[in-house]
Amino acid sequence: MQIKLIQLQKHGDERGSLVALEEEKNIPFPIKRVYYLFKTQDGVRRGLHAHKKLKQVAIAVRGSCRFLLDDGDEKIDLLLDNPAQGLLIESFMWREMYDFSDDCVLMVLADDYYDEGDYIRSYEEFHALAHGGK
Ligand code: T46
Repeated sequence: MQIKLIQLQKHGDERGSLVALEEEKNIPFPIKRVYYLFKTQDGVRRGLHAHKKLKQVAIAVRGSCRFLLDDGDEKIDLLLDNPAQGLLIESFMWREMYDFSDDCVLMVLADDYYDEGDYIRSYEEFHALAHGGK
């Protein structure tokens, strides 16, 4: 499985740093929705689902958290701790987020509006679909 980490250009000077996110440029899709997770409590595991169609880019704009990505065959676990790095999460990928630092703000850009019908929340269902054709 190939995971794409997008290196976002950091514009820095003596005042600090700035990162710009542009649809179809450094973000490889039209951005229809942005949301962010913060004040995640100790020991919490979030995600635990896949999406049928949705594509997203996740950026730890502050602090850090771990991501587990699973395509049904292979699992990859990685740390997101860099506000100039975006994790591309393709559709049909099981994801779990955990080990959030107290200060973590995880921002997510999505290529579509919120739709509960796009979620696969059962790992068994995801695994069966992954192995039986999508
Ligand atoms: C994902 C990971 C990385 C909304 O009303 N609108 C929204 O845009 C979103 C994302 C969520 N919600 C509601 C639905 C739930 O009642 O907010 C509540 C928490 O959502 P959820 O339990 O799905 O949150 P996570 O952290 O488990 O997953 C989220 C995204 O839902 C998901 O698409 O890939 O972050």
